Amino acid sequence: MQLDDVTISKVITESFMKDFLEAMEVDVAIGGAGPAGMTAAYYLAREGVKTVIFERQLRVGGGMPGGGMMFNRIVVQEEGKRILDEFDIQTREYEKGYYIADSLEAVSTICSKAIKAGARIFNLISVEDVMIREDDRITGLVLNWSAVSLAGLHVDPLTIRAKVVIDASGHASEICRIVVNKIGGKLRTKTGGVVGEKPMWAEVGEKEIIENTKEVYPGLIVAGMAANAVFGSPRMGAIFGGMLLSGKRAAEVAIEILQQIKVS
Ligand code: 48F
Repeated sequence: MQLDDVTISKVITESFMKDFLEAMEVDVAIGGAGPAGMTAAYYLAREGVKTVIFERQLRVGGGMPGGGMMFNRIVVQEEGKRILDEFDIQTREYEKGYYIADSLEAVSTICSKAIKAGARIFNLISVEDVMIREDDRITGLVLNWSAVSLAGLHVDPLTIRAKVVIDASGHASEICRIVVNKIGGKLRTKTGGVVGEKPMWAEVGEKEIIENTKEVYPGLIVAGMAANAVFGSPRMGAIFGGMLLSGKRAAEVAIEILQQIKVS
């Protein structure tokens, strides 16, 4: 068989456009393909929930591939290990209750499992705004190519509709900040705004992240490090159990909201 260069170009363009059009009306749209966002996507897609992630960077994984200070290892505790076991990611017990895993195996496996479960991940696309309707409920995301903002080009964005949005954008908690800054929206935090993360304290940060993973504004759930940043809990460095557990919790909360929407 002779390879035709134009056929290669056609199939890439056609296949991408088909999937992008499909992604324009979803149950759950997630901003950020870090460990929390991809874990949430896996647990949602596994339940048949139509899920899409938009990731600003060329690669997925957020802070996970870099491990701790570029030592590409991650640590998880017992509860986090259970999720890694579910993903079939290898771990080794270092000391009682401390498990170590290869950060690249972890990222690539979670990404693969999320996609194979049916979630769609679009890299190189940034969430630059939210879409609102009555009562300022979040009803979708406003997207642009990351290259547009990197080049400082004046190009208008496109929009997708989602029944639920998850902010899994990490420390910057970008979607929650958009809600506060552009809608003047009152988040369900003690200040009504993004409280801001506290300095490193793994023990507390890992516990509070589960409680912080919730609907923070109508139609908007916050997950992962963004949840601790929004609610003013500590950061926790290269222990990643909390990110995985938060992703799983975000999926559960999203499913509860989707069920409420269905009956109302
Ligand atoms: O930062 P990130 O890994 O967030 P996470 O899933 O996990 C946090 C840990 O990596 C680490 C930690 C562990 O204890 O504290 O920091 O909560 O992944 C967030 C992803 O979101 C993307 C960003 O490029 C990264 O890959 N992102 C951020 N803002 C946007 C975005 C945006 N506006 N649009 C699209 N993607």
